[in-house]
Amino acid sequence: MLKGLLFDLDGVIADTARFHLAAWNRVAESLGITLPPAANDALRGRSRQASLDLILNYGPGANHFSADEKAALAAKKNTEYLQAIATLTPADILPGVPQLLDDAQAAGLQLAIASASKNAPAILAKLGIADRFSAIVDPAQLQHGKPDPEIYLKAQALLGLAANEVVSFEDASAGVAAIKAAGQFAVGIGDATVLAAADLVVPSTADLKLATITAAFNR
Ligand code: B16
Ligand code: MG
Repeated sequence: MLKGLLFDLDGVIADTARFHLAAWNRVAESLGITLPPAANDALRGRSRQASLDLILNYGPGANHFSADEKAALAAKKNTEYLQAIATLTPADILPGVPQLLDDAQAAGLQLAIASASKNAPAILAKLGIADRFSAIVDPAQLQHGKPDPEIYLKAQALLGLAANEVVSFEDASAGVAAIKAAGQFAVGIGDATVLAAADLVVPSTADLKLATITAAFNR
């Protein structure tokens, strides 16, 4: 029986993925690295450190940079990202999400956030929906990033639920892989080819309807 919904944040609750990508592009350009189109999905859901390594590997390689240099590059990216998210308001919640949250709460479902972003609590506060979630996983407490299942297993545990009692939402292939490795039902939001491992794929958050999701989950 469905008892809870676990949400990725960037690209699912708000379109902050474009801010991450823009900030990483600035860092890459400063190093003379051009990111290929495939970086768009590859960077989604990855921790800040894993994202930086991925970018450096599109150039001279992550091994060519010292720990201090990498820390400075990650800090530079986060400064740019924080400037971008400072402009967020409740109007930036993606279409379909407010209704889904309302319907889920009316149905008595528990809600949690499983975001790799250390900025997630600040973003939820700016969107005015922090109090909708009874659990927010702290990525700083995790050993492994997506596509490892740890973050989704942690979110389900914080709600006191089992894998077969939750539906999880992701915009990234690494995130869908994490959900499936956790043994949960995955809803992918975006390109069906990129998110082929999901149990249900919708093109956009506007297509997220609790009745449709519940029917697919119960099938
Ligand atoms: P931060 P999600 C992820 O959030 C983003 O998709 C990814 O691009 C970012 O690098 C990661 O959070 C870490 O974010 O630098 O703010 O800690 O998609 O898992 O909600
Ligand atoms: Mg995401």
